Amino acid sequence: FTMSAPPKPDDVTRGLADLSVQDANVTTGAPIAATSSSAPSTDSASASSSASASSSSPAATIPDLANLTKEDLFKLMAQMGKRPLEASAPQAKEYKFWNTQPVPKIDANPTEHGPIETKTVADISTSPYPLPTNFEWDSIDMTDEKQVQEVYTLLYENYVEDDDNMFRFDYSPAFLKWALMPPGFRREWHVGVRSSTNRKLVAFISGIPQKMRAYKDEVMMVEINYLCVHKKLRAKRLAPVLIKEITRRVNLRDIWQAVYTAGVVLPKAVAQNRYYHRSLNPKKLIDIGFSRLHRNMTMTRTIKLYKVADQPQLPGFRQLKKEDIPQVHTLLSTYLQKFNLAPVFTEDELAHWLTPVEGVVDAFVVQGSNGKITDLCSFYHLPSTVIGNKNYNTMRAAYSFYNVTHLPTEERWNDLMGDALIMAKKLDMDVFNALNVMENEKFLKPLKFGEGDGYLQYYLYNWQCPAVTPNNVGLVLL
Ligand code: MYA
Repeated sequence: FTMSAPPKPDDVTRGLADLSVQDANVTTGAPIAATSSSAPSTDSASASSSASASSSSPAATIPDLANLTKEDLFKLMAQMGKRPLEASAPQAKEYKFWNTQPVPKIDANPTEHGPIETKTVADISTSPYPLPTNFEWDSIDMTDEKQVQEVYTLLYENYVEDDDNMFRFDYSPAFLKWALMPPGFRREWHVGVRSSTNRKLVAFISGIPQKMRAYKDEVMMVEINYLCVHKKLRAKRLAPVLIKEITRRVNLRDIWQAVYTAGVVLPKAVAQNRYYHRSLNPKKLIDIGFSRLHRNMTMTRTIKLYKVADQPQLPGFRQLKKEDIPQVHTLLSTYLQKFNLAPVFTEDELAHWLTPVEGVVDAFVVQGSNGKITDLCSFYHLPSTVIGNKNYNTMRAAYSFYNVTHLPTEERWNDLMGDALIMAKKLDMDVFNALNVMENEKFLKPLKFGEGDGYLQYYLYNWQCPAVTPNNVGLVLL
């Protein structure tokens, strides 16, 4: 899922030397560069992409400024982790694949609501898209620990990194099972590509069913996530094949719309949100380069600034139990009606997403003395690998999920989410991350969240509607 600061050109040659291209043989058209990720976004008040990238660029590679050509300048900007404006302006990109898909053009501003194209199941091929020789499709069985482990390893080694390649998402096997097997999941939508020679899993994409509401329209959709191509097979146009194949499999079930998030800019986001980060273990975050000691601040003062209480403070605050689900379902469903883009959960789905699973998801409610549940907060556990740090391998992160309060004052939001921070700290999280979705702006500043350098684009497939502002997004994807 997610995005980041200005995408920078991928090193398209990375790894190609080791690649058995004859095996892959997938090259069509010009390789595309930008695959900047979304997720692990860094604390922008901290190690900024350009700062760290440029400081690591050897001075000898910087050309004489007086004689700079446009190419030199672009090369230099690429070394600094910056895209030239010309290349980053969305209009300048060709989108050879995306321009063939039922999505709004990059410069469109839809005003209508509805599907972009209409087909029927009879129009859809019942045979899979062809893969290059020596690769084959395989639907992954997420109830089989061995196959879960294979997806885990593919993502652990190849999934989303921040722009400076300092952090990479490390979705746990238990998390992946939870994320991919909600009510109504289908194995055929857990799409893998294996190398025929050694059976190794080299690419993946997934879909799960979810009814969504965009403005007034409720539409059955799939949420697409965990698109991943092995680093050695990048820029060979395998991603479009994965996307077309999962589209075919979803269409065969008479579903024609999808929602997904990404860090990269594609045609055409319906919303653009931003990540915020709340330090819980500032010393470690500084040691691993996620944050930076602010000017005029000592480490001691920084630690004090981010200290939280040992125990939650709101009377009636406790872990969510199974028996709470009917009340919480009403509370959250009513709340989500306020937003222009939101999931429509059944009670079963909500029970799946909010019942606490150790090391995966936590949820808490506030219950009044009359038994009525008035508030909900929740977060999921998504650590990132710290790449190449000698002291730490992992950054432990909690991500804000669905939160509701009956008293929509700033004070109440701060009390509720302040308790969420306390619970995250008790679980030894280093950082608490949140998007500026829903009413999150109400607590981000007061609770000392810092603005990240990561953006998250929200996309709809085969559905057009007017753009949604960040605080009108009522959806969090994993
Ligand atoms: S977002 C997370 C994506 N994963 C990562 O970032 C992990 C690390 N990166 C990789 O594994 C690869 O770089 C990926 C691209 C696999 C991302 N979403 O094969 P290529 C376009 C959509 O030569 P590679 C998530 O999981 C790119 O613009 N398209 O490139 C949600 C170009 O097209 P165009 C993307 O680098 C996914 C083409 O692919 C993305 O080897 C939602 C190049 O292909 C991206 N994140 O592989 C998927 N990145 O020429 C859409 C690049 O047009 C679902 N591209 O510019 C659509 C709905 C489907 C279901 C519909 C049902 C109705």
